[in-house]
Amino acid sequence: MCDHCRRRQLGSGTRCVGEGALTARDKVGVQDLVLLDAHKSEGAVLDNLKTRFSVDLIYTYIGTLLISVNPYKELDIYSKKHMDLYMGVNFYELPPHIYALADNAYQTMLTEANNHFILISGESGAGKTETTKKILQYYAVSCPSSALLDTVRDRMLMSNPVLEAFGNAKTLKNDNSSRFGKYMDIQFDSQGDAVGGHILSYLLEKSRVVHQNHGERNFHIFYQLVEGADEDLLRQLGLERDTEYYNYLAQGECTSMKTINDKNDWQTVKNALTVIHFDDSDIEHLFGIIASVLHLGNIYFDRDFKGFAVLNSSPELRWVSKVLTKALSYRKIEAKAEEVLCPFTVDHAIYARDALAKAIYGRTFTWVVNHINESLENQDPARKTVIGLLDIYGFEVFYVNSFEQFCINYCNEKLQQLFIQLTLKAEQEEYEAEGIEWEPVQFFNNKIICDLVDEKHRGIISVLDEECMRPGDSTDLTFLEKLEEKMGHHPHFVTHRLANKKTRKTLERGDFRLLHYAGEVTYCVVGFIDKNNDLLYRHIKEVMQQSKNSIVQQCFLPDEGDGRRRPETVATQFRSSLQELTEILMAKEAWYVRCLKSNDNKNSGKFDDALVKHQVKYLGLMEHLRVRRAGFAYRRRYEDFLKRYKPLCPHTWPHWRGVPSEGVEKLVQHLGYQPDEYKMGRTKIFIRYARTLFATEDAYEICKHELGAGLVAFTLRGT
Ligand code: AD9
Ligand code: MG
Repeated sequence: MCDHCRRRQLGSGTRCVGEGALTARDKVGVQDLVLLDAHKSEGAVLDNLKTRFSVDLIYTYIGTLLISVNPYKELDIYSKKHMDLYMGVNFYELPPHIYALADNAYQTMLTEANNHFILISGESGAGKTETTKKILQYYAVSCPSSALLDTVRDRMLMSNPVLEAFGNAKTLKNDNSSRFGKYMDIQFDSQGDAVGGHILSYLLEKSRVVHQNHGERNFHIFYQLVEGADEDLLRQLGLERDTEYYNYLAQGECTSMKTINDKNDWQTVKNALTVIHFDDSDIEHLFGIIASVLHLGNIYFDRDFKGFAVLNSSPELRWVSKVLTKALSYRKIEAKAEEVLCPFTVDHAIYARDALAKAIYGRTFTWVVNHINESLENQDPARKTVIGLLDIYGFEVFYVNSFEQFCINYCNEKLQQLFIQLTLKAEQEEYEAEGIEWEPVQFFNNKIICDLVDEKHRGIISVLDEECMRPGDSTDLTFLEKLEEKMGHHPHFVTHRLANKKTRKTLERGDFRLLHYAGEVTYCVVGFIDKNNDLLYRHIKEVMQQSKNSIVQQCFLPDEGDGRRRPETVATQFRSSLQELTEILMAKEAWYVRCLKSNDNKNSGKFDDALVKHQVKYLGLMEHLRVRRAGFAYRRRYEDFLKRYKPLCPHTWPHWRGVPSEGVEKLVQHLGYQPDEYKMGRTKIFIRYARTLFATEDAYEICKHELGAGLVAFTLRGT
């Protein structure tokens, strides 16, 4: 028996974490921060993470929460051998790993027949997308499979390179930055086979199609096509093999880079598209769209003698239909019963061109996601349970931050709120409700910032929408003035005009600054109104509806409203979709991975103390640790506890006829629970240490064996 966890001694490959931690603590730190003696000290927590990081141990637990520190180098810990090692093994028996968390979620889903999700969070470049991929690979390799299911499994895996090609891009923070939010349900049947999947995507950063900041790129797929396509395809699409040639690709002045091999990635994506069941015609039309966006970007406009836009006769014009050419130089206006063509100015024409490029790309992205979903759909009506993986764009702060960063950071704010609600708040409220003696742990609740942004009629999004409703009169600056009027005294909001002397120096006149949970971000209001409206001229939509490209046809359907009713604004749609996401997640059991960025320069092996400290702070890890340490790892309703473990005690076996809590008391006394190991609540027993439950569970397994079959399968974890 292991002294530390009271489990029977395990095989050579499976050592108790507590034991390992006690003997080799100095070298590798503790594997669960709950075991840290100086758990209250932020310094000790950081030291522990750093010590482990220095020997390539990037994972550490706080209870069942997994911390992952980005190593920025390939580690040999994701092989099939490692997957096999973690399969079906209890959380604390092996060193922390993403596979342990994935496996525990899976095992719990199977035994409890309920739905789960894994919330993967952290700032841009911290490792969320990599983590998501590792989990998906783990399920793909470890879950039982058959020939039919192999197809589903392959499609699930292959959806990744496709979505990354269309939805990821190089930013200053991350060479493969997710520019959309992704929530993926993996559906399992009652045998635990992965039988299907479904992806929800959130707000793609469309503006990147037409504009990239210095040092950044457009979405990967554009470069992959230009670099990777064979000569025939390039000729068919009328493309040059020169990324620099394309206006939409070259603005950031970093079309190619060492860490990205567009040519190889192109092959992967092409192969993946076939696996996901895109047929030849789909693929042809898809690349046709990507090429036409590039052509669009190279169309220039000259000014005629009246000052109106005329298309410059660039070679690209050949690739853009005549109808579209007209649509980009004239606007159709309805006057009484007539339609009048009104010429564009050059600025308007450029605006229309870019709006079209964004719309085509954005809608094609949605089409791709829908197509993947069709290929992952499971037709079997039998009940399924799911594990959802949430991988969104991380919190980001650039030199100039715009509407896109506002949406991304708001999304992160909402997820932090969800984390707080599900862990710090719910946990403490449960102790209170159950009458468990408890010293409350103080934490920063970011609800105040969420409300500042999204409160109906009062938040920033509502103010922005109101301004968007007054076309003609409203500008980005009137929006800023309205914000100052309404938010003027909010502790998390400041502008140049509202700031004190010292802060004012750090703000421009067109800026507003939000004090987010993860730090201050200064947003430049330029473009907010326009991006929130995201309007596309109706006559351009009509032209697109006549396109011969079948994907474009599906993306621009004729019944898309009559153009008279205002569509919902971008921010409002985003707010609603995040609300829906929250509801989806709240109905499931949560697992958390907190990804930390080890340094800002993508250096392998460098641990920037100040940077990690900041993340530990704002992610609420110290508070989580405190709650976890002072709290109880497991809890179980008296009835359920008794139902499972009653064979372990002569007083409760085979029947306990009294009050369940008294039966449980008798049972745990018989098992020798010490007073500090558990507390009796109003409806549940709370068990402080995992080891206590493990010991009970081991005793149960032996007893079950001895009693033979006939016992009902119960659950291992508390709810
Ligand atoms: V963003 O919010 O989408 O901008 P992520 O998704 O958090 O961001 P990502 O997973 O893309 O970050 O990781 C960034 C880079 O860090 C990867 O491209 C890898 O080079 C590196 N990384 C992250 N996790 C690991 C890992 N477990 N092992 C090795 C890693 N490298
Ligand atoms: Mg990502």
